[in-house]
Amino acid sequence: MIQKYKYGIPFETDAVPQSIPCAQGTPSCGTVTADESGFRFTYRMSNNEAVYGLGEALRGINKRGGSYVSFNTDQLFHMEDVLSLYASHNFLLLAGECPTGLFFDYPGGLEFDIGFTQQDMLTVSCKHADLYLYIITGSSLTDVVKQFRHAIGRSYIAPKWAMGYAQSRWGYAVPQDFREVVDHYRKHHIPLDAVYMDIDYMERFKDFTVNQETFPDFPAFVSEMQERGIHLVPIIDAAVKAEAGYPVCDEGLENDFFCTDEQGKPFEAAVWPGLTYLPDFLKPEVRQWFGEKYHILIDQGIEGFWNDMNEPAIFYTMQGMEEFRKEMQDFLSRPAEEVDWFRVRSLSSGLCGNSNYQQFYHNLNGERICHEQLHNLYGYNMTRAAGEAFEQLCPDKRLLLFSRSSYIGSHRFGGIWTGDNASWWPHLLLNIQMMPSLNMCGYLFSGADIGGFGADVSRDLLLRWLAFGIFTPLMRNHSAKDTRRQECFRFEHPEDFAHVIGVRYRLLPYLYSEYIKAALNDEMYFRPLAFDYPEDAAAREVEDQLMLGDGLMIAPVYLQNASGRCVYLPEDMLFVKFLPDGTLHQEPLSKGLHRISAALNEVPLFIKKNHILPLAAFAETVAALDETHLELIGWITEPTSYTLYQDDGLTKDYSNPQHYLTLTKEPAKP
Ligand code: MIG
Repeated sequence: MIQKYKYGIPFETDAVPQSIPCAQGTPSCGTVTADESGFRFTYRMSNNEAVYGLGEALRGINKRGGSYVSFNTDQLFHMEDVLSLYASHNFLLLAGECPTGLFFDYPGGLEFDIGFTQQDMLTVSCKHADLYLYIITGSSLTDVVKQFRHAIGRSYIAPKWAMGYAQSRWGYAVPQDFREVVDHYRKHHIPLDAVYMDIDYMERFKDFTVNQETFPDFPAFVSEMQERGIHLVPIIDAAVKAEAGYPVCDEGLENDFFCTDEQGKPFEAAVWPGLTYLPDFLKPEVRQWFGEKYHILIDQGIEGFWNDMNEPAIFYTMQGMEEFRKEMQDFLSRPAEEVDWFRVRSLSSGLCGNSNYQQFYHNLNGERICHEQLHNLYGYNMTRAAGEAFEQLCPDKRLLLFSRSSYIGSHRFGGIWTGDNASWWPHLLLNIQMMPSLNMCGYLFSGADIGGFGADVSRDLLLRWLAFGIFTPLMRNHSAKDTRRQECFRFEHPEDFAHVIGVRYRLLPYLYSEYIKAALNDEMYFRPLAFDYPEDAAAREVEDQLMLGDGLMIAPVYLQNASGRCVYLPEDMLFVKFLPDGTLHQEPLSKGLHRISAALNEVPLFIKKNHILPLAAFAETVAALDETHLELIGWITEPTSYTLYQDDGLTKDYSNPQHYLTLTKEPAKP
């Protein structure tokens, strides 16, 4: 059951398209105070009550013991004490006596204190008491999530090729950089379906342009790559370069499509292109205009995009720079020993800080609203601009789309990646823990930068990360400029990488089937063990293993120098290890604790007893997969079946019954 409570005058975010009448009276769960001083929800948690949710947030699967702030931030350091990342997923799931979901539909900064200040108190608060609160009760955690997901609408579905392995790196600039990547992948038979194009493909970082000097015939380059089975996926940034004669800028100015400053003039902020304007994506006509621009690249053969810098990320504003320069003049006029160095340092780092969001406005239906109040909706509406346009431009074809910034609602239009992590072992664990939380909030097509974006990766970290990444719908190796080169072929024994990534392709019939079914049925693709085994106290606390779809459990190795790990089996399972010679180690294990070994070039997984895992033969691209010959593995003691979803991976005819195949397996004859 979903109850919706209204406080003040909420901004309509469209996070929940399902129409739900507002309930009267006080909420059935917790205590609310809502007045001029703001909004505050408090709830006393029982002793061992776990709290899940928050989607893209730091710390573990169980969010209890920490505090978090929804305020979308271009956060370069994903440390344990960081409060905000790029997204605001204001959904909590209380795992007490009666499983309860809470969704705070509020577009500004929102604070969560989940037993941090006081161990049994949950407090959610914000400055303005204008919001909707949804309270969802159900028979189980899974049931609550399903109801919530139903209310927020079906998750975006990516084309199948986008579940192939992808290589990316900030810095690929000329065709030769891309060819070199593809040549090496193909030479070493490491599977590859896509190469991402970061900002360097553009002409001076202008959206929807391609540098004509480096790519004189871009469509020909796109098709050259397509012939080699490679999809190119360009980046689009939120801010539009301020440059007379650049059509996107000119049209935006002519039509008042940009956010404005205090004086009502187009607001200027500096990002990669230098000075830019910020499209007012909250206006439907701006979304339509900006969204249609994607056709410029679609017409040249592009079938997918990633939207970046849409928190929006701002390096500095003109106003901030003016103030900074004034202070610097004062600084230059004094003797060095009088300079307050701490102040200088904080002034310069403050240039890209949150105060910028108070400096510009959205103009909606004749009303001027300060950006800060709607901040968390910006990336969502950029993604929505693209997603809505794709519906118009190619109604029957799935395009790839994912974003850095998001707010619940954008999951209907695209996926997300989790931003600028680092090549640190704890970030591999963070990736594992974040995935089920993202699924709760509707983000199924998602993944982290495999190998880590910042810092220098080591071979063992990359291999371990890949051995988890093969399970995430988005499987992309991405890294920052100036870090150690991170493409698989740069390391010793590329065949080990070919093997680990190859397992992704062998599993793809199952992974794709589970991904699509999760999207169509509002289900979670990755689940914490607590969801499937709520009565099992040991399973409830597992933070480093996940259930995946119908019959799988994964337990990735995420510590350096570990030759294996301890795994908790909440029931009897078949332990399967994909060995580098292409064979499988299969070993039935009983419920309980086990120590398993897994070398760097081996992929472990677990199949629940009497569940089927279909396997394809190795392939180097999704298109080359032979899905008509599947090997069915499993520990089968009674006749068992599995519903396999299969389609062309590109069109949208999801409900066609022909896409559902029943696979069956009988117990082996004694
Ligand atoms: O200020 O486009 O998160 O994936 O490589 C950095 C360059 C801008 C941030 C993205 C990252 C991308 C990078 N971008």
